Amino acid sequence: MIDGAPDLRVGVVGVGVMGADHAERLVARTAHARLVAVADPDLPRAQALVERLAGLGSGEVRALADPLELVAADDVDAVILASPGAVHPEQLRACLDLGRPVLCEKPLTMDSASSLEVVRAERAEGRPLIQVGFMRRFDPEYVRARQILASGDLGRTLVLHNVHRNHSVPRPDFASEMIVRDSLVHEVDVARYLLDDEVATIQVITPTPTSAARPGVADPQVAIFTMAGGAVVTNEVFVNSGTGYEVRCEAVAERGSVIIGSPSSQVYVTRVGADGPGTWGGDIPGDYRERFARAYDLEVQAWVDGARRGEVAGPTAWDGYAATAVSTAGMESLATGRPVAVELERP
Ligand code: ISE
Repeated sequence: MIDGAPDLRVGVVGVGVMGADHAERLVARTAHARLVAVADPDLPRAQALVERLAGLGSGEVRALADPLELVAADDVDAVILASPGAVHPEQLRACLDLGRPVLCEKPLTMDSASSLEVVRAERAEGRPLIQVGFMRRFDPEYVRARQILASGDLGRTLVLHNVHRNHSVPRPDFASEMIVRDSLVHEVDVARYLLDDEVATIQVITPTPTSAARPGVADPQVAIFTMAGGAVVTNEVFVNSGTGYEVRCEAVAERGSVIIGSPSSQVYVTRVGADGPGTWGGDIPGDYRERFARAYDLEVQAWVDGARRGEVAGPTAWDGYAATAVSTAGMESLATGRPVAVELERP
């Protein structure tokens, strides 16, 4: 933290689920940051958010329709991009041109080529400005698991199993490709983060779809990664599971394993007079905002602190590109069912 540096004046682009959540986080739970504006082409939605935030004591926050106007505003020091991935390249370019530190929600962009361009554009600016919103890296369980695996106490990590389930997805356009690009991409980053290695190949397999998915949507999907160093990662992504938000991970090493997200690590409760004898394992969270609330708080605080020091304090543009490169190969595998090699170009 830089002593005496002014609070970071932040603008949030996109007021969907995550943009609204981050805006509220900035107002209610982030130190050394001040939300000054939100922008969304759906202006009434942005205005409604501003009204809600006023109730939380936000002070004056402007609602704008044009994201680029927000990025260019004199009173905006830094930007959170929570807009759809398809518009990230243009908005990231604007942030880079103006030297604005930016926390960009995943995916960095929609394909490998455009993500590589972003990495190159950032390098050309001469200083890191982009942090990518892979919040699992701030979740205390994932952080601890990485420490345990990196310590070498358990020997080499051989296999990683990830489970990622949503109750349902609100967007009607959430097609099979979105499951790879928007949901599985978190597990791509987890594999890179926990194993400290790159994904070499990806194969996406599609079981019989759930009847809860829209016709033609391949849900659930099972993706298998082989890592450059030889480890194998299995991933089940199921976005219409109907059960709630379940994210689990087990790393299997030579001399033991590490489990993340296991409900049984929670407290055992008995309650006189309750309907049943008690609970063991806790409740399944409704969605990612609940499961990863602490991780998001830590992520945004780390970003604010980093921006005030002139640094990026989380997953970088390179991490965003590496993940998108895997999703791009994953899309090809989704179409063919065959393993596809991941191409990573050095910027
Ligand atoms: C969403 O965009 C997220 O990032 C959530 O973390 C993920 O669980 C969900 O499947 C995505 O749609």
